[in-house]
Amino acid sequence: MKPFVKWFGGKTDKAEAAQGLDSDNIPSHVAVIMDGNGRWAQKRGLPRIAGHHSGMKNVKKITMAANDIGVRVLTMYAFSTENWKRPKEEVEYLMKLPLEFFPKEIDELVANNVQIRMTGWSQDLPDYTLKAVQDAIDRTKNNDGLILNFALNYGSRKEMLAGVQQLVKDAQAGKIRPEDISESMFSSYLLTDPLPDPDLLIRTSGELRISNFMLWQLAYSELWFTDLCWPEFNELHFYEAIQEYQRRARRYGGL
Ligand code: V07
Repeated sequence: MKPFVKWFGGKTDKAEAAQGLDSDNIPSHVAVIMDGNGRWAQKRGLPRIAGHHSGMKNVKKITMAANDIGVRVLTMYAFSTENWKRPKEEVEYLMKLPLEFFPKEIDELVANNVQIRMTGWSQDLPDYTLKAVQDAIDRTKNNDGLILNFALNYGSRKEMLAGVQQLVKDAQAGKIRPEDISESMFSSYLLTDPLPDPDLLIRTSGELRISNFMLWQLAYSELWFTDLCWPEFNELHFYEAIQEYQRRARRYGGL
């Protein structure tokens, strides 16, 4: 963890926590279910959208914390295929967050060599949302640092069904033989292709569920839950989760 001494002067809590990590065992891909934004706001007598706004600011903070320790991919679950059922005003507000995020954060993300990607059904997003996300993807596509992957309008069962449908079409067209379908081939039909599977899933706000998120990809991932709401979750909590990840022996069902 030597570089952190240089970056933070070896003085801050954050630097100390980062230095407590084993730099040879940093998870390549960390996925986060950023839950509890509305709850965080309601606890403070604020409207739910104030929680989403606060949650958006936290995305940048945790992205930088992940980048600092050498995480390669950070997937942030920002909007699920089920979230359209929320009140119309809340959905409209959420769909404007990418427009607000980028003008504010893009320069720092570019300066830190972050590459933006998106996983989900982009065609169902409002045009202005899609344009903001696409601009960010285009502006960062030549960066080769941390991949900040937003799961937007994403749901895992739908993803797997779409993959199976395409797989069957390709088989019927004679492009693949059923007996050649392997785990890695199936993975290549999913929206997350070519990203590696998450090594660690973090979920905030106390719910102990996967909620239709990366069901195939999380097969061997370590799961880490906290009661903290997403806007309260900071770099130190993030490094705590990574430390716990490093303590657990990962055996993939073997010995
Ligand atoms: C959203 C803030 C984070 C907490 C979870 C829900 C609300 C950042 C983005 C975003 C997405 C794509 C992109 C740039 C920024 C975002 C939505 C909700 C829909 F290219 N935060 N955030 N998008 N929340």
